[in-house]
Amino acid sequence: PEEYPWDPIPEFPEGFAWGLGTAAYQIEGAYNEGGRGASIWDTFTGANTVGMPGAVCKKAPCPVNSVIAVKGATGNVANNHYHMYKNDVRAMKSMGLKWYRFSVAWPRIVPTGTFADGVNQEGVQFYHNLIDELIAAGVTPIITMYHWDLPQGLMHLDFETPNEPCNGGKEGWYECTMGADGKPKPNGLSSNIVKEFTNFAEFLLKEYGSKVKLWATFNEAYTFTYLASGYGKAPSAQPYMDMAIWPYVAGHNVILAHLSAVMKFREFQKSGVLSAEHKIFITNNQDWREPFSDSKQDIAAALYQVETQLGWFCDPIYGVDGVFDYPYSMTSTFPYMPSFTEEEKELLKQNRPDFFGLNHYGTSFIKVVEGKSVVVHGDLVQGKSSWLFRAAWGYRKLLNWIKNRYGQELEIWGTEAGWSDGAHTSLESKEDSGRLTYYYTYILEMHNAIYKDGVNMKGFMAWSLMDNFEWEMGYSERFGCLFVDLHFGEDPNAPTTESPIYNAYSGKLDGLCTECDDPGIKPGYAEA
Ligand code: GBH
Repeated sequence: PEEYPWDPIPEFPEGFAWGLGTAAYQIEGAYNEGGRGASIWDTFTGANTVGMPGAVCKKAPCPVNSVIAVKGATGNVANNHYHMYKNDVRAMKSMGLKWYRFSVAWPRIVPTGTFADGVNQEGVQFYHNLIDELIAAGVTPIITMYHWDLPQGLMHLDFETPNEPCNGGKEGWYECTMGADGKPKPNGLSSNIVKEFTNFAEFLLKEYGSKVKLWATFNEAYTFTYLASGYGKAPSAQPYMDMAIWPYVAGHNVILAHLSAVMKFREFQKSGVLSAEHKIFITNNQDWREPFSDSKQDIAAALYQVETQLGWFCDPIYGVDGVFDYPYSMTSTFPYMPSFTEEEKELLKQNRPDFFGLNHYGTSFIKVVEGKSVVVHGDLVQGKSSWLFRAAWGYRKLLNWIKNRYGQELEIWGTEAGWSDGAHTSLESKEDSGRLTYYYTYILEMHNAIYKDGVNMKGFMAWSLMDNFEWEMGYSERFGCLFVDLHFGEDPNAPTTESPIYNAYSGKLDGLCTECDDPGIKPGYAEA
């Protein structure tokens, strides 16, 4: 049922992991503190990074790549988690949280992005403190190595030569060499970006591996390659790039960087640095695409969308019928699709991750109109986000799609799912009415997928622990299971563009957190 009264949630398999997630840039703040280097999101949001390691320019005013929807919003302060992590962990404890998925800010660990330039001990220590605090609170950490905040030092911005990042050197995920055929070729496993990511991954595993067993290489390869390349919604080498070329160059580098990190992981398991209990995976994302009608055209178009998004990254990584390569629908028709060498395909096969990490939010319908695939939403209920439509049955269908394509034995971990609201004035965000309906219905369909369809699902991390910096939407969309007062007594109708003053304790947590009165950490503190 979509509305109250609700029946109790049926029992889930023993040991099923229930948790919440966040990402570094969305919550940490302290962007220029503790030796952190500049990230591409600092540049994109227009933060002043002058003097920071890896900064894009040394002299203000710096070029701003920001086409951000909510102008002026940054992660400079965000939830101030860097300073407030103890409070945040207390909040987790007080709600009985058992699992927590967070990401490590690469530029906090490697400020310039280039490992040989040195590691920032203060940043390294921060994550030790956080992990220790979590473990002491009975919360099991899951680390995502990369949730979009690339060190700016690894990606030169180029506004002068549109669509030509292929010029050697530091081009972030766009690194390539121009082929004689005029097509850019990613530089393979030995490319600079793959090596730097591997150095970073290796460092994390050695440093935190004794405390953290679950590791994800990347969050949503599709989002930060495809959506970042052409729409100006996220940082890339240039604001707008040729969508027929660059997403696929970036995607290829990401898959090889993932592969290389998994190879390191397996090597560490063999040599005893890590154990067999350590698990590695990658999180990819897909919303369900339902054919609008039962016409063959609509069915084909809907399947095509799923295959060219989720399949793009998951076919090479998990394999389909023993073949570890891009979907045929892409290699046969995409003009700039890079290809894997035979050796790379073999390595992908030998280094299959332990789990399938899935971020899934909503559903829409696909309809073919005059030969074009069009997205429509029927009467599905919409969240605050333009793209988010609630349909729990879509989650079940997607879980089945994954099971059928990559095999029933592969464990699926839901690494994100969530519902946005944006009401600053109404109680909606605090009372979580839409969010409760969302999670209730999605959890029931997940239960159906497990018990009726035999989907091998082992965990579910809701997004997010608390309202936070929602990327190009700034603070205008709230995904938090914890309400954060973004206004702190100021005009509640004012548009939220500034970094918020963090006050998670003004919402539902009131009264729950009895131990948060350490000197300097006051509930509802005002001086962020
Ligand atoms: C997740 O991505 C992210 O991992 C997380 O950091 C984020 O906070 C959360 O979603 C909520 O957004 O405007 O039509 O181009 C979810 C997948 C992919 C959904 C990009 C929004 C933009 C669609 N996201 N997409 S559109």
